[in-house]
Amino acid sequence: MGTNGSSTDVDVVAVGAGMAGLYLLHRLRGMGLSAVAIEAADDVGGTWYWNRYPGARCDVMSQDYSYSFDPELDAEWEWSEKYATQPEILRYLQHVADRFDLRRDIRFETRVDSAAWDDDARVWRVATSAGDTVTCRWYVMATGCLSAPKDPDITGADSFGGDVYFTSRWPHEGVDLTGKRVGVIGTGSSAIQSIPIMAQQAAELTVFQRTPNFSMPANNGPTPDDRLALLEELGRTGYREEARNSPAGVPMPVATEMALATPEEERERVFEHLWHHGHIIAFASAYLDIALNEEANEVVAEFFRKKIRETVDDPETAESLCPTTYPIFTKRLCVDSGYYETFNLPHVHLVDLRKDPLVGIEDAGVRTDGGLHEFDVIVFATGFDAMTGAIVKVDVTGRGGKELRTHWEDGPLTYLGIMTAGFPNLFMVTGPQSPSVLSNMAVSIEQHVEWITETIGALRADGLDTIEPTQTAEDGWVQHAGDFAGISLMDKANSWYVGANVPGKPRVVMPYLGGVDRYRRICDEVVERDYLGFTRRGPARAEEVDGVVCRLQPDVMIVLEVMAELDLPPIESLPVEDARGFMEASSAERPPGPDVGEIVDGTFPGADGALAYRLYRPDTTGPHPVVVYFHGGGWVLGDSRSDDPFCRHLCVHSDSIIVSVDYRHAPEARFPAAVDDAIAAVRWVHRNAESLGGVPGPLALAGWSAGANLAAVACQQLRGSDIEIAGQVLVTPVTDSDPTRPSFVENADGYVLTAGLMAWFWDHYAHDAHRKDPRAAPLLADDLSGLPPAMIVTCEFDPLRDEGDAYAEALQRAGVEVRHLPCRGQTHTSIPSVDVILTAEPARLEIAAALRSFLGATVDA
Ligand code: NA7
Repeated sequence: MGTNGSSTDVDVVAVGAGMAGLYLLHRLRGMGLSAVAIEAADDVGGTWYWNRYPGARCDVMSQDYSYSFDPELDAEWEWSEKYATQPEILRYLQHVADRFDLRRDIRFETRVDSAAWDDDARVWRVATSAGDTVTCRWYVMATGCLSAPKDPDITGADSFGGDVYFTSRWPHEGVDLTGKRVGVIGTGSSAIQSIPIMAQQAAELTVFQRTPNFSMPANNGPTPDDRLALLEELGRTGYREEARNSPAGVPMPVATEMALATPEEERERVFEHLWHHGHIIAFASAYLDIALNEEANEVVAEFFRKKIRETVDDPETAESLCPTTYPIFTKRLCVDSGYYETFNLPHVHLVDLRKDPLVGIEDAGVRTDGGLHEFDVIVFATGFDAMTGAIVKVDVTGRGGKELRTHWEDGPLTYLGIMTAGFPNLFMVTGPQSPSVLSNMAVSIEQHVEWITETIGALRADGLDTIEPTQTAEDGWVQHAGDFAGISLMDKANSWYVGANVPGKPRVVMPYLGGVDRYRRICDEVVERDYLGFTRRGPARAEEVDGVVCRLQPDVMIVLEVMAELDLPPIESLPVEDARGFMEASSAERPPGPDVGEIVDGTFPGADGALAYRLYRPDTTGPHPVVVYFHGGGWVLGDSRSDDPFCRHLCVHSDSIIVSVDYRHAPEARFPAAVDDAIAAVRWVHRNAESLGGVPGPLALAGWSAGANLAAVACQQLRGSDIEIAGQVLVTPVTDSDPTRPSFVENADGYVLTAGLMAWFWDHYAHDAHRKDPRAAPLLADDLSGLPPAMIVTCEFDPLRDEGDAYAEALQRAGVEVRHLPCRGQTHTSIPSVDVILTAEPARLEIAAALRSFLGATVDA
């Protein structure tokens, strides 16, 4: 080992000797690599070394929050309680360090000051607080997510004359608060755990609360019977495997029910059970919708508030302790032991800083608008510069002098939360944009350490020595992590998850919300695809597989996964009647869409007999402009009601009457029956607009899929007639019958509408000879000029994408006003999937806005 001013060469430098650093050292040694961990503390333990405040415990059960890599270690360590205390976890980590003889590779009481990539030598030069430099090929930040305490950003924070303590740096010898007047600033997890214990000693305890947190009783004690039974049932190995493949890194039944669809009594029963169980992950995963839907979330939040009101005697204090300004689960849900009860003690006081703002700290205590609160001791429980703080604290310089701090100045940019572009061979364990703090850290740490060490091993085996993400891969991952954050409620709280607790920090949802199980599959897929998104280099060659690993929108991804699990027969393998029955049955399962003012079912004269229509009227004062809507279903399936949720949505948001019309279906009535009926429908609605309660005059046409094909064809066929069409909305239209387009090849299978199904539709609908008829393939019309303004929506993962794009371009070339809306990461069925594919909502709203603008509607929906 080097001494002051000297230089040491090792294969790997790890920063930190907490849970991640220890396992890393063990793995690296097993691979025959030399490694050194550099640790600021004088012992191992990381978070569990520093956070020694009274009452510090893990909020993940001990049975889960421990290493799984060594079955012997796993079997020999007995946890004394459901939630182990900090001393017990620290003892465990010390035991691991001793058991695997890891201390000899750790340099304690040393900090890493800077790390710089030397591109010529292909090594990192790591400068430490001891004044020496360690040179390494691989540099791993095992720095922890909550290890850089946040500065107390309070005026006069250092001017207090009494004793000052930070929960995150609690003295090892403990603090005797007996008889003291104590002020605690903060009500996060650290405060919530320590306040009940500090209150036992203090003469007076005053808690300064800026934002109340949601907390539930830990009900600590022995590991609960149901968890032990599961362990027994699965065996230790099976249990650990289940944890690795679970959403939060803890074996847990996956929710299948919606809170909003569950009767209130049943829901309360479930909540009561979970409340007494004292398991935050179980609560957060009780129902599918509680972390995503604000209304469902509010039901849970109110349950918590009810509990607070029941527990705290003074109603005003209870109200102050009730969080009301953000959804539950968007700040870390806490587990406590008697937190709310503590406020019933006569010597414990709550200062609600929202009502009595903090002015600053003075020699004698804490001043708020209401006056000076005098103390002997102030405890700062003010939290951490989470997730990125410890990483950017080190001066990290990558390829070409690129500074990590600058690279991340608008928020962390990573690939998989493990690496960042421009910084070869720099790995992060549980970095931002990985599941990290939203998972059982023990599981996520093991997964990252294994991925990193296996990657180093694979590179060496291939004669390569550097790896770094491509810019495309990093951009794609940042986008994907952001997409997941976008469908969650996470951004609705000023939490440390989004960096909002640190003044000036960019506001970005930092943890990956896709879950441990999916995330693990993605990391594995990257490797299977020859390190997709990475450039790997060696002395003699470079290999790069550029690309983006997750391109689907997250909710689309989830729906496709569920469908794949159902292993349904392909529709094209079914007889037509069965396929129709299947479609009807699936339609019955979906969310209903928004309420409209009125729904009227009726009939109209089709080209060859009466056909049904369904009219949706807005709940606003009419008369309303009118839209004729053609449903999807490949001219074979569906009917005027089958796009019901989408029609409701269009009606509400465009403030128009939507008349969804039937047309004859193939194979009973083949081309051009559907076209003739579509034209008849437009003519009839046009004639009867007023009696339907609509504005007479120009109509808009809209349709999805084959329905969009009919809308486009009707616009062409009625061009120059007495019927004025104000605009056409074509959602993922069929415009051609060319199955060789790239989108057909790329998206042939796996994205709901398959190339095979489309062929089945065409086979039923039109003979080969008819398929080039512009009434079947509107793209092939000789002249597209003079057509109504169009909005054309295409989806990235749709076989029909390219023909939709081609129609948009062709219309534009012909001088038609076109708004083309390509939808990233969506499939053919995304747009009509109201309340299922949430990421398609912006597109749906744009469609509605287009209808309003076509029809000149002035009412803002
Ligand atoms: P947290 O959860 O970040 O809590 C910090 C608390 O301190 C929180 O209530 C903050 O209020 C409060 N705070 C921070 N700065 C101020 C200022 N300037 N004025 C008043 N109040 C302030 O940190 P913890 O250590 O409790 O927990 C961290 C994680 O460790 C925890 O989630 C577990 O995962 C383990 P705010 O909410 O920002 O208004």
